[in-house]
Amino acid sequence: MKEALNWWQEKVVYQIYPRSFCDFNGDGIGDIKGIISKLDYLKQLGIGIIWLSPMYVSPKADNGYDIADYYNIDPQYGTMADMEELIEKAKAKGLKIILDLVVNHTSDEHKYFIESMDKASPYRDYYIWRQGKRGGKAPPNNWTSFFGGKAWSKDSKSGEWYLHLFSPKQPDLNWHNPKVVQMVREIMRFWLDKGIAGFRCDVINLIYKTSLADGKKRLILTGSEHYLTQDGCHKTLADLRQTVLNEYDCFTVGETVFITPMQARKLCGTNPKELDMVFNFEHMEVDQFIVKWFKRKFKPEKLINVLDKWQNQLDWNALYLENHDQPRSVSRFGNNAYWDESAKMLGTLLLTLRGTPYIFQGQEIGMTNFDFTDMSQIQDVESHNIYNVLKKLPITKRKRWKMIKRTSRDNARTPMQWDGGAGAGFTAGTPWIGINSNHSYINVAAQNKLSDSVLEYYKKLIKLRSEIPALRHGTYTRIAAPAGVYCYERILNGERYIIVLNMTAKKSKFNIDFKSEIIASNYSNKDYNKNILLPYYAMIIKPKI
Ligand code: TEU
Ligand code: CA
Repeated sequence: MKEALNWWQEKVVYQIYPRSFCDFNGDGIGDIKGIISKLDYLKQLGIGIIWLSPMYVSPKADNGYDIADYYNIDPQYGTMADMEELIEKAKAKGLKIILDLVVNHTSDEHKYFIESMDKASPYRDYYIWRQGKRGGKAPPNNWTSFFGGKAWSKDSKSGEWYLHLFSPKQPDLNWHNPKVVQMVREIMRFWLDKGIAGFRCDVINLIYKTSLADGKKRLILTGSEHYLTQDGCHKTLADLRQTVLNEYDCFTVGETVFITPMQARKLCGTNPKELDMVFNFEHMEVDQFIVKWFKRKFKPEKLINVLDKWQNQLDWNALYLENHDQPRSVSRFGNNAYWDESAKMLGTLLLTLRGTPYIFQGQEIGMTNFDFTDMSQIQDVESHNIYNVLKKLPITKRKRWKMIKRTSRDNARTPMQWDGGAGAGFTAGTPWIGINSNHSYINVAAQNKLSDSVLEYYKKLIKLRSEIPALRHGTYTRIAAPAGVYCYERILNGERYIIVLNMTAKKSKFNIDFKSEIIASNYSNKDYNKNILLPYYAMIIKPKI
């Protein structure tokens, strides 16, 4: 049977967080020339699509998720000529590139926002400016921001307030204004015409604020019922599809927070077409209590149930265990004592579920959470804001640090560990953020030399996935297994593969009572006992009929 899949369903995506990937000129900050120098590495890894986190001109209050100029590259990362060279060289190697489209908000240093501060400006209505309550002293409503605190800031000049769901340096755009929609259409065309293959759309399900009424009081995100996944958002996405995206061979993946499977199906549906895939966050919430700063013990069974639910609910998932906002998966769902086994087990999971897998830089070598010891080493705006919010609660300084340490987005943002040298092969200068001291042994150079390294295992799995259609678009069915063991089969045209993942440090009894061939595993064949799964055992089996 002919495969009828789109190219973005056949390939593996690799997310680059440019600031921390590879620094070519030695100023301590990753850059475009650095990325170009690693294209061969990515090609050898076997991925087919690169997602670049933002490199547009930005004051970087949120490391580039605050864009001041969508049409130019920030000098810290290079020039437009560098970017064009990157697109061209990647293309020559058969690698597609998607960019981050951050259009829920701009930077407060974007020229339109600066203009909009003048009440009489035609740009006033590009943003969400309102009179405050109580004679202008209090914000227009009770909404709270994703980064903690109020979602409004007051500008003394006009005496009015502007909305920002993130930091005050990230004012929200007004998507009720057709000129804003037109502005975004033009930005998309500009980059698609340069040869990029699509967009990862930042917090795209927040863009449309249906009303600015007070929200029901909540522990987090008071007001969210007025802007999460609204009808206006669906309509806008369908519009962008019809007026821009349909003309290009491209795909979009939406970063969609707090969505239900039903909403996800609509966002990824075809009538009308909106996005191609969405990142949902439910599996990122399994080890937290209401908010991410309140951690609870990780229970594999919960993760398994959530993953299984989304596999069943959506035809095609955007699969991920890490990104630049999340702690490292091996530190979170794996185990330090079984670092190698658990990193490979998680890799097996990522690369054998149904959907498009996204690898975050460093995940393929099993990079771990940072080893920082205090707040002064943290750069992330979110961590600092939350740390300050926590100060108002009756918790000790030690506890406060512990909460930040486990959850900080900087866990994912320490430099890529290329080798064991002083700058980890990331930089010849002083890195903008601390390098994990475990780079002495967790690094690409070391793992390239070992045939059984985490890196080589990822390469092997990516290759298997590309060679075996059933692993890409076969059906998914969960198979009953003991607690903490995730087992499922993928079937296509009578070809059947079974994936067995022990997600715990305990040996588990699990009888696989058929003749079978192990086609990949994180243990060697001699460790295989068909009744006992060793800690974090992972295998892909092809039953013999
Ligand atoms: O993230 C949106 C988001 O809701 C979360 O990931 C958030 O950053 C936090 O982890 C919630 O606790 C996107 C980007 O991925 C993130 O880097 C940006 O800071 C944010 O949007 C604003 O653009
Ligand atoms: Ca640099």
